[in-house]
Amino acid sequence: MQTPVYRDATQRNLLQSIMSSGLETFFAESRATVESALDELVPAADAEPKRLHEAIRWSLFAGGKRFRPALLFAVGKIFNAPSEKLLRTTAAIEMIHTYSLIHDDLPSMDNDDLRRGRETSHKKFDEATAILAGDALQSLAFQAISEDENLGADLRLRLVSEIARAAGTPRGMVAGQQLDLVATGKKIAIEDLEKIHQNKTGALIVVSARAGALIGDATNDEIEIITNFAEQLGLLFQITDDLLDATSSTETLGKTAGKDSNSQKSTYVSLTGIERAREFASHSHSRALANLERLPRDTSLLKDFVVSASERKS
Ligand code: GRG
Repeated sequence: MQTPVYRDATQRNLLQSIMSSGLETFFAESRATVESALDELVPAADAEPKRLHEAIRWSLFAGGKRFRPALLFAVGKIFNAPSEKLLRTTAAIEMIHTYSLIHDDLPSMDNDDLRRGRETSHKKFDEATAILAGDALQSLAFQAISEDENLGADLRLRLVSEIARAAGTPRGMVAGQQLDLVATGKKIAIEDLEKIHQNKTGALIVVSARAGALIGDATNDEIEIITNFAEQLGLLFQITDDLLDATSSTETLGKTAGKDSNSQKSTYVSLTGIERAREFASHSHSRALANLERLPRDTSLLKDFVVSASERKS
């Protein structure tokens, strides 16, 4: 039997207020709502195997921005999707994102000690547990959607398929991570960097937006506009990440600042310099907004998303 992912009136009210608020409140409430769903969908810390579940919760509840769930909720809102239909998919995407961060920090990848303001999983626990925590989060994500009784079978299948593609390969997050590893220490063309970012970071952001549109029963034309919008938003998010790595502090970021240049990563900043990277960000910002102009719906919340992706500090 499916565990209900909102238990009481408080949770239901939270979901309703998400559907009628300004961006800051929207983010805060969306975060509270998805965290409540995550808490229900992930095994308790005292359930066996305890070490694994503690590790999953250590990374999942470490204070991430919950940008992708908020984007999914916001797009769903535009298409009048009932909030309970969006909930498990937002949680699933956050689980996949968290798995990717745990694995990205491993000694065999970025070898980082700090994530979301606390010790990385392999530092706090051990490498094997961190690998398993990431693996389990990925399985739990697909379980959450495939067992979501608020969605019809066809829609569940479509979401599972789209999210699997976005998280995997040949055009998805895992592919992007591999391309990124291969490009490290090399001077690559800006088009190749864009391809890395589209896969590594963009694909999950794009599928978050598309999932909101799919659950909201958007038309194919509307889904295409949302996809084009989210592609630019994803690029903007990543270029801003490159700029923050070069210009912000470890304390503000909650992860190691200056990591990209220290590990000879190809980034917009390393390939083009800070000023040019800002121009690329501004270009994506404008193109994201231009796409929204093509959608004859109230897109003011999504416009605020574009501004917040440009101006984020962490
Ligand atoms: C290991 C399969 C695998 C993939 C890793 C996402 C990723 C791919 C690596 C993370 C490396 C990185 C710093 C990418 C830049 C953009 C990005 C995804 C930042 C982290 O996402 P945020 O800012 O993080 O949404 P929070 O902690 O707020 O959720």
